[in-house]
Amino acid sequence: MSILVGIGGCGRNTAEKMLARLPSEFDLYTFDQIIDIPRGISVLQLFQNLKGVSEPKMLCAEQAAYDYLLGMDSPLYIVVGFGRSTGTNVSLTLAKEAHARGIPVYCFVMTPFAFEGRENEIAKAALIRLGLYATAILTFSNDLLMDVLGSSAKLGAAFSTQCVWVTRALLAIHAYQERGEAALLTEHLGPNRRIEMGVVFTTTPSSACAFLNAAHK
Ligand SMILES: Nc1nc2c(ncn2[C@@H]2O[C@H](COP(=O)(O)OP(=O)(O)OP(=O)(O)O)[C@@H](O)[C@H]2O)c(=O)[nH]1
Ligand SMILES: [Mg+2]
Repeated sequence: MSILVGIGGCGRNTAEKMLARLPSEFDLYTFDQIIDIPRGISVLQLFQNLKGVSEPKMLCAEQAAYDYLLGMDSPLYIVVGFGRSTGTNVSLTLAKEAHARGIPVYCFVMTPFAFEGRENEIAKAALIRLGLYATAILTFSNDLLMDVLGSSAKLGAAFSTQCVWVTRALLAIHAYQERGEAALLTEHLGPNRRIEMGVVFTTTPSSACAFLNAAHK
C-alpha cells in the first residue's frame, strides 16, 4: 500500500483531483486546518477520500492524525503548496517524523507565483529544510506553469493541468519505489534529490537517460 496525502489548501485541491488517475494500491488522505464551527476554532484534521464516494471520511485530528499516517508504515507521497502556513509546516513535521522512522517520503511541492511576494521566501527556506528529510522532492512552479500555458490561461484550468503533470511524475517515482529501487532514484537525482517540473536537470546525460529508462521500464 502507498499513501498519498494532500496537505493544506493546495495539497487538498491537487490530491483530490489526482484520485481518479491513481492506481488502486494508493489510499488518498487530506490533511488541513478545518474550522470547527461549534467551537469557533480551526483544527488540523485528517480525512480519507475513497474512489466513487463524494464525501471524505473524517478520521482524526492533530497529533493523532500524524500517528495515523505514520503508523501504517507505508511510503508517503505528499502533495502540498509551499509558501503559506498549514501545508508548509505540517509537511515538514510529517516528513521529519517519517524520515526518523525510516519511511520513504516523496514530496510533490507547488511553489508560489512571483507576485505572491513573501510566500516565495518561505517556500525557498522550507524546501531547504525538506531536503533534510525527503527521499525525493519534485517541485512544480506555479509561475512556470503559467509561462507554459500563457497568460490568458484560466487559473482553474492551469491547476487542473498541473494535477495531470504531478500525477505523471508521481507514477514514475512510484515505479521506482515498487521495484525496490529507491536508492537508484537517489543516485540519479544527485545530492539535492530534487526534480523541477518533473524533469531531471543534469550535466551528465547518461544519468538523465538512466532515470528516464528506469521510470518507463
Ligand atoms: N497549483 C496550485 N497552487 C495552489 C493552489 N492553491 C494554492 N496554491 C499555491 O500554494 C500556496 C499555498 O497555499 P495554500 O495551500 O492555500 O496554503 P495553506 O498551506 O493551506 O496555508 P494557510 O491556509 O495559510 O494555513 C499558495 O501560495 C499558492 O501559490 C492550487 O489549487 N493549485
Ligand atoms: Mg489553507
